[in-house]
Amino acid sequence: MAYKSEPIVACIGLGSNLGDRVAHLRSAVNAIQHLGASMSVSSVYESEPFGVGDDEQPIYLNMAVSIQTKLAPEQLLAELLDIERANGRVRLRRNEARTLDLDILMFGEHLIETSALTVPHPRMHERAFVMLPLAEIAPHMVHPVLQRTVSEIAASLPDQGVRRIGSLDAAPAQIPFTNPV
Ligand code: PH2
Ligand code: MG
Ligand code: MG
Repeated sequence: MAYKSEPIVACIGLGSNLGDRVAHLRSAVNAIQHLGASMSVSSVYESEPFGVGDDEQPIYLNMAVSIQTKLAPEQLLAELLDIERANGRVRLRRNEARTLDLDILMFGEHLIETSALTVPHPRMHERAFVMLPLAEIAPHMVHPVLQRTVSEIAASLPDQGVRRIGSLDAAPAQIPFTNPV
């Protein structure tokens, strides 16, 4: 592995709307912990699938974590894809329901644009299910394209019906697929 001397704070968005969502999130948090140091973990949020058109999909659980890592972004991405696969992720169509989605949201203030990876995540700033959990753990981090802090962006979003349901530690083994509204 090509190590950098200084660790970078990587922010990762987690999502699940298939199978045992809490188990997939727990499995991911445990695995990501091994990719660096000083991990911060947000609460769990629940929301309707956003931007999936007419596709009827189960409700999502989302959260965000940050980790200080010495991995290069491509290495981090490869590790995250492994964790998705270990949690039963299969990819057939874009935006389909999934057991586990792990997205690199930010990598310090680096701008990355390769065929495999665009960082910051190009749609993160429009999505309350990303920005609300991220604002818990990295409120002062600056989005390097928008030049605004995470908390400013989160506060500027319209209500998208994203509900904070509690911490992963306190979550029951499974959260049933019901709409609590
Ligand atoms: N992920 C998507 C598309 N839509 N909606 C919610 N609520 N949560 C997600 O994680 C999500 C989504 C594609 O990655
Ligand atoms: Mg995603
Ligand atoms: Mg993804």
